Amino acid sequence: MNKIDLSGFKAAMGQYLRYVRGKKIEDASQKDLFNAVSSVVRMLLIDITMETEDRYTKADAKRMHYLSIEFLPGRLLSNNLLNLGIEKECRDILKTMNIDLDDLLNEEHDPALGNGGLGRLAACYLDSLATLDMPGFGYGINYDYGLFKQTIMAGEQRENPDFWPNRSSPWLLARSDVRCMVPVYGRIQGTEDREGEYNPMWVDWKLILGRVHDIPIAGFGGRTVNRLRLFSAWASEDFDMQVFNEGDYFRAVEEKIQFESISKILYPSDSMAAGRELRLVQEYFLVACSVQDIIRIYLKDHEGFDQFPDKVAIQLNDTHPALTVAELMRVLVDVHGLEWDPAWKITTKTLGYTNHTLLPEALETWPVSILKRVIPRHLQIIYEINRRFIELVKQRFPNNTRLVKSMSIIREGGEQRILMANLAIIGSHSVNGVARIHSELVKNNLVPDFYRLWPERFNNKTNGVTPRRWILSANPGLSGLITEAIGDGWISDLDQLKRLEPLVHDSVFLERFAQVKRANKIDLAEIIGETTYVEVDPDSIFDIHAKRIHEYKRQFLNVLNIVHTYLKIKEDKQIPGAPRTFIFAGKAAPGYVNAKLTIRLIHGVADVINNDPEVSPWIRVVFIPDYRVSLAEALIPGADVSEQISCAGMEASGTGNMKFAMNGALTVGTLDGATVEIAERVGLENLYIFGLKVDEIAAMRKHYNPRDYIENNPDLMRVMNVIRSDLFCKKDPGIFKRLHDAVVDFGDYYFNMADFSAYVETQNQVVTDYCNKKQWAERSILNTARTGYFSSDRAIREYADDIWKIKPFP
Ligand code: Z16
Repeated sequence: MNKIDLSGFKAAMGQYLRYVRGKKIEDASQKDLFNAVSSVVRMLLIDITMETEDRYTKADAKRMHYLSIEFLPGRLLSNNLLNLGIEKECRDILKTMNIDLDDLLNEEHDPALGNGGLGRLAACYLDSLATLDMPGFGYGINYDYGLFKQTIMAGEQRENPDFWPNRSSPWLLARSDVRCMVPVYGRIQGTEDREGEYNPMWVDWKLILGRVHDIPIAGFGGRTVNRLRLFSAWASEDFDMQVFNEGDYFRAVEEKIQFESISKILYPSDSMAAGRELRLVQEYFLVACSVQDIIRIYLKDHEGFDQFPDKVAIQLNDTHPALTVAELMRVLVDVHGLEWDPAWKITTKTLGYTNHTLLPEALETWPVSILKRVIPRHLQIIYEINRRFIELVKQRFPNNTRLVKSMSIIREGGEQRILMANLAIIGSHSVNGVARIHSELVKNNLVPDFYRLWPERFNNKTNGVTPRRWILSANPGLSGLITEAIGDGWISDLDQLKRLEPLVHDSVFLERFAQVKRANKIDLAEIIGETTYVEVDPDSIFDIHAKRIHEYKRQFLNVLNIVHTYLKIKEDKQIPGAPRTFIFAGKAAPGYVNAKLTIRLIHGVADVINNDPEVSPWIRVVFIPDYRVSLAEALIPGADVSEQISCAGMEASGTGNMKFAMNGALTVGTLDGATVEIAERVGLENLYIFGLKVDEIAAMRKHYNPRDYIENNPDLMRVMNVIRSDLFCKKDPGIFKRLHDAVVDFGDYYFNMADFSAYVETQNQVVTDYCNKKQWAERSILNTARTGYFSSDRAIREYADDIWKIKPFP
């Protein structure tokens, strides 16, 4: 670890407070102090950024650009201090000033520029790139409003705006010297040149300006600081060019407001394509700003585009930035005058595409009519890409109209639509899924014809998470214990956790490991008390289901088991073997009726159970509002049981599953996403796998009748009847009938009924096993010891070697 000189730390804080905030240190609020410490840390980061940049430039390094419509970096002060290796020293300095660092850490606003897994993955990847000293940079949008804040009123989700300090945050560096110009709207004018060749011209477009802010991304060890570059939209200053009268004047101002709304707000759904024009403009805005910036940087040190794919890699995080295919072609051909064929070679060699979902409702398609209005030149280019591609398909597979139809970028039949996944696949040299099972489904179910055409293009990169945030920072108790036992090499080489395995036979270590978990549960119990006003027992099993609320993730199945357990106590007088606390957290997309109803159901069930003196000594149910990165950091270290019970085949990977397992929770899960690989690595005896598998579900789907399962299982029948009754919604009779009917009358698309009995059995086994405290601790340690593979460092090394061809520059 490089040693960073902090002798000027105090003085720099004082100077900041005095000359930036105009305050004496004794008058500073906690927020002022947070800003002061952060701005001093930021100075250190900037020094290292410049040094890093010199290193990359000198080596003429190939750079990777990670384009993502979402980034969820989480709070940065604690992370930066730890990654720079100055946390302890800084804490001590502050102590001499009577300032408690932990109080300051809590002042930081959680930047919520993402919905969940996809954006958080992007943030973990940036952490690993910097830690591995690799030139990898994030490109995203600087939204004014991040994901909504969730509050609960009478058991219902309310959404409140989350304005984050997106101009004034100490972590944002305004780059007023860099500006992007993005043309939009207008029309195509065809002209013929002297040889009579058709020359399309994009005319009458309007200009959006992209303003740039950078967030420095510090790698662990303090050697490398990369950056996350965020764009915000601004109307061009000469937007008022043609004002002839008052009406025009107001129209011009309205237009300005419209343009500036492009980066106003993050779309709050993680599983439903938004389909609104504003969202398309956001995607295009991100792509156009990024491509311009990437080319500008490349041309600083290179001439022509021959070397472009050797110096530049671009990764498309899902299809949201898939317009990069058309934009890169447009810039190469229209702006820099390349011929189509070399431009196409460059484009496909540069781009890689990561798929994150198979859910049909999440796959993006855009009406041709919208593209025609917003980006007419790109539409033309997409048509040309498609025309050439279909030629190729016809050559390879003559007389096969089915193939042409399935692989065309344009879907005919009714309103013509652009299929963004097809565009991304055709324009990239690599297509990857995010867990082994998911990548197999991408090849064999989602786009089998593309796989047949280009098998070499398809690959898997199982997701990973950064151990810096998810162990070192979130779980200091566990980190300290691990470091005492095996040294601190694990922080940047997580496979070293393997060396904990023999310690399962060390009774002192076992005891201390259990103590760490217990201390984390006490902390969590306090948070639960403050946020839900429910008192929970740290000695009960903490069973946590924290993720977005979605039918495919089956929070409903969890509730069914809770209601079943409740009825066993109430009606059958059967007492469980150990007390349990069922903990839920997660946001529902604002327009997702059944997800929001599920939140109400959890609260309704919680109300009845927690207030029943016969039941509440055994089970309690809490819903912690406003799930976000900082809450996850508090929840995960306190979990005994991790719920990963999605309907098999639906969760692309999951990343919470990895974080829980690393922190010693035992998984109750289906064979879905990366849980399959977690099971393989920790061993079947150290988690609880249950339920239908992907191929079983595929085979059953045609004939599946959920009623058969209800009629043949009196326990399930009883549970479903109670859900339909008004026991959990006395004040709003009938509201849960819709959830009941979704499974009974509308086919139970996610197989809750079919998996119910296996889930109940598994949960009962968990309670039995937990009573053997020593054995539970051993299995918990093995979860930590055997999940080193799920470090994002491993994932990034694979991306770097197989797709990006980038190297470390230490
Ligand atoms: C998202 O978070 C994910 C997929 C997607 O298409 C859109 C969003 Cl916003 C998630 C997957 O659901 C999850 O399984 C996966 O672990 C995560 O992306 C990262 O790959």
